[in-house]
Amino acid sequence: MTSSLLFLALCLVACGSAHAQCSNTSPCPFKGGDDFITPEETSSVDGKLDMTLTVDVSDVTVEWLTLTRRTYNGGWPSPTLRVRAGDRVNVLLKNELGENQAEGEPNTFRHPNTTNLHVHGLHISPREPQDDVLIQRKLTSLYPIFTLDCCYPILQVNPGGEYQYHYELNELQPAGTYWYHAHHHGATYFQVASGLAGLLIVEDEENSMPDELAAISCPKHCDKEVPMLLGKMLFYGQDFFSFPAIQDQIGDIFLLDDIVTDENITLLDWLERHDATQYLTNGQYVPKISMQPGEIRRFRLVNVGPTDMLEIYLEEPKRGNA
Ligand SMILES: [Cu+2]
Repeated sequence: MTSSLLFLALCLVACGSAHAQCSNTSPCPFKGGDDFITPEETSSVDGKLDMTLTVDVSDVTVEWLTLTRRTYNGGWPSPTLRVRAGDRVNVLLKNELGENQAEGEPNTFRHPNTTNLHVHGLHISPREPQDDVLIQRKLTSLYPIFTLDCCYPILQVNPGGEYQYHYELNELQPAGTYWYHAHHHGATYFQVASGLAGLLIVEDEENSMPDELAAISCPKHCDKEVPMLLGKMLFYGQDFFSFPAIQDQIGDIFLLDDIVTDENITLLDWLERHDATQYLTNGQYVPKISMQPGEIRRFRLVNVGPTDMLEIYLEEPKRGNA
């Protein structure tokens, strides 16, 4: 388990971004400082939320680097779902990926194009059509009580298929900042690292919040909320679990080894030689948020790793000219 530091830049002045000269064939270090992007949001209305998550490959761009990844609804960041206790949440999961290239046992890398949906934080049934990812147990005689491969999802959405999830949130469901992600065993790490993860926010009831919190929260002050999906989507070192290493094992074809840079090496080689491994925020590298002195906002952070823990700290504000 690696420990990573997240540095969150809060600038009070414009931080210019000059990446125009860099491209997939002319790579350069990432600079950061682009304006922060808030993920698209879908909120429940009158106790109900209906939405579609379409899984497909799409191009995503970080500053100058364009990658082909498996994404929800056409790119990074994935949409944020906003619900409340007692809601009925209907998510149609459509799988528009191509046929699988790699077969294998449940907990080996396999099935890059098979998917399903799992949620964190919701107190809902583990049975279809809700969150059934861990319901079926495969027990061995050696370890009849618990085994590392004891649980695997019975619900999988194959290429070209779709599944209608119906989540029934309990009336006592605690408010919180949660998340959803793909969870087909063998493809979970690869797909989450690819970008198949998003924020799932259970909003506080208005009358349950102190005034100070209500003043920086939805439903009346959504502009004060700052949702952040943090993940190591750029993992291009030489590590065994780097993204291209997993691509190799799982049979993914979007390897970046057919793009030649002006250093006369492939883009994949360039990324690995420069250890282009970065944590991203909503698919951005160290984005910039501008706040006025004394302003208060509500930051909602979720780490979608997929295997890293974050140590997050706030820097002392700069005084004087900043
Ligand atoms: Cu999970």
